[in-house]
Amino acid sequence: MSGNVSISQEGNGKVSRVIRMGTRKSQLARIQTDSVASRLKELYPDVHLEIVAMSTIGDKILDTALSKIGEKSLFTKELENALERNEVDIVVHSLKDLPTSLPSGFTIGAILQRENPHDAVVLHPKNAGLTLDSLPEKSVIGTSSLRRAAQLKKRFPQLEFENIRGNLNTRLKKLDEKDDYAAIILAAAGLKRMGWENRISQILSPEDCMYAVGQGALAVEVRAQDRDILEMVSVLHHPDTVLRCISERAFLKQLEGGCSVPVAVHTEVKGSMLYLTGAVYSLDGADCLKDTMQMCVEIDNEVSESAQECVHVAVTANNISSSALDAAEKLGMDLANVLLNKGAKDILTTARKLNDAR
Ligand code: DPM
Repeated sequence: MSGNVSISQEGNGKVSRVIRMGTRKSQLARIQTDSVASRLKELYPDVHLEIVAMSTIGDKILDTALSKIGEKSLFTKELENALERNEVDIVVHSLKDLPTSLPSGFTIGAILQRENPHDAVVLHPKNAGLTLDSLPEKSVIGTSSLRRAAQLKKRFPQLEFENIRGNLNTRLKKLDEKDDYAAIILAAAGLKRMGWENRISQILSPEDCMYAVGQGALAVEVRAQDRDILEMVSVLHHPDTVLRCISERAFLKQLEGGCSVPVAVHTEVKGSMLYLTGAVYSLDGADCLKDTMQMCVEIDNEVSESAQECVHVAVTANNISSSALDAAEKLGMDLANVLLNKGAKDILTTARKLNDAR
């Protein structure tokens, strides 16, 4: 065992390892961390897990749109500092909040099986039974996601869109207790994890709204050099999800997009084929570039023999065929290049400028 690992001496003389998991203090973050903790507990009954909760700058600035605070590192920096100082060994995130490049020294050691990746409509109780199609004209829909707003403005021009911020609890409260919003749009996965599936009135199909890169998947961030922990968490990898998310992240990275650009994706694994649909939008959704490509990603058990560690868009998955991972990454880059050749850069640059000026 490596030197930076704490050991706890149990009463029975058995020595076992203590793994500390860092988490944000929000209820969703706690639930997500607990779910990974219980998976680890099942797999490694002798390991002691400790949960260390901290609040991040992103949690404190709740009145500013996410797309305006800009960098996702607001939510991850303090947790990464704690990882770096060996105060924690594992941090669980929503994959969609993790940038496509991590600061050096960190890697995503596991991506768990994806929940429903689609977005969902949550209605104000007074609108029960309605849909985005049947809501009265000029109904206000709450979302601070440029991606959701762009797609939905185009598809539902009779509706209006306004920012809403705060963690999931705050947003549902704002929806239910005020009369500001007719409905809000949230990821189905987050609602499900919070136990609020019953509030979902409509799941948005890819024709209405494609999802964000990595949406619905949990990621485990670790120190890149911590072999023990990397090996331990690698069994949590869900191969289909890993391949889908690597292609999505490679697409976003090649476009040089961050969390605050209107970029959306849709992926599927069918047999040995991985399908990726990706799109970029202007803020009002009027301009859109969208295409689909596929690649063969044979998911066999041929694990890379080389000691050379392979990292794909910040993900380390030594227990998954490296040729499949390479193919998934190439698919994302190829699709991005197709859109870049059609002018994606201009659309994204304009969207970024307009958003910064708002
Ligand atoms: C990112 C976005 C949002 C979160 C932007 C986007 C939504 C922001 C908003 C990158 N992160 O999706 O276009 O609605 O104002 C976030 C949520 C989850 C992870 C909540 C949500 C839970 C679902 C998951 C916030 N990050 O999207 O409803 O694990 O994928």
